Amino acid sequence: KFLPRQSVGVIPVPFSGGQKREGVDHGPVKIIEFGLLDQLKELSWTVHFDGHRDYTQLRPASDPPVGRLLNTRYVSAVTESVADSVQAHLEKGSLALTLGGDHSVALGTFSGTARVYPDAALIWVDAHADINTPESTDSGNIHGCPVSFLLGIAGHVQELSWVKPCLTPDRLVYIGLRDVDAGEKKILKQHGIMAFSMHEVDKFGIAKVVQMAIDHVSPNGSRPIHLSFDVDAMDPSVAPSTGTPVRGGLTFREGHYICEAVHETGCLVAMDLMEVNPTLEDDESVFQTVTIGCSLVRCALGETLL
Ligand code: 4U7
Ligand code: MN
Ligand code: MN
Ligand code: MN
Repeated sequence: KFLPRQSVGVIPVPFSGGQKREGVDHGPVKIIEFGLLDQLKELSWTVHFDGHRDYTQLRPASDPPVGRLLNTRYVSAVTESVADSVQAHLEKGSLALTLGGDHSVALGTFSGTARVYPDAALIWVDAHADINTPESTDSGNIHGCPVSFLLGIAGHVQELSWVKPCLTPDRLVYIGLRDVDAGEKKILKQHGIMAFSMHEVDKFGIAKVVQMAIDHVSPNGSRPIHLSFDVDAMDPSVAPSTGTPVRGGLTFREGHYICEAVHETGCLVAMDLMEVNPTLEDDESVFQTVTIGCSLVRCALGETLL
């Protein structure tokens, strides 16, 4: 509805500075090596691949904590560049697919989407709400904070001042939550943000949950959709290689159903696949996680079972 959508821009972001574990920066290379680009061509997409950039060049010589926030200047520089890449692909009429990297990168991806589609909805699929503020974060890891910055409720952080408020609570919905900090629960309530935790997935079933989520953020297909998919939304038994795994997650089919249903709306303009860390767990776990990452993307981009 919003795009011809025959072409997809693929933006690999090998970045791990939004959290403390090494290796999530190796996610994009592994996903590309696995053959994602050919798989998308097979689905008859024209693929514009940005190539593997070296974001470590943007690492500042000195990056002391800003309050509790860690690597703030580094996160800021990388995500600002990512926003430009997403914007450029969207302006050419392509769908923007970003491969993480840790979830702080979504500061850039959704900001880029909002520049082109100011009314875009955000469907955040994750075990975590990633809505901590600089005040509420315990870890200081910015991958736990991007949503608060996008909503403009993070307060002023000079080092991240390029990030403009570009999301409103009514355009945001979560699916898959099961590890939400006390401070984050307050924020979700305070702003009336719709969230489907694993409890609601159990209660209503995934089809109903996805329908309610989509109807809420994009009633009657009225808004473009940005899907930000943290692979840790999936149960660790099917996607083990990720930095902050939490038991009790989405089954293989539930995760894929979300992507299929979002595709069916015809409103998808951008997708993130984040937090694949191919240096965690054994080879079989890495293979499973990378495989599932690719198949989630394929489903969101139109692969069907029949
Ligand atoms: B991810 C956490 F405290 N909430 O803020 C935090 F539990 O992108 C986890 O969803 C954040 O993987 C997880 O550090 C970020 C923690
Ligand atoms: Mn590394
Ligand atoms: Mn997560
Ligand atoms: Mn996340």
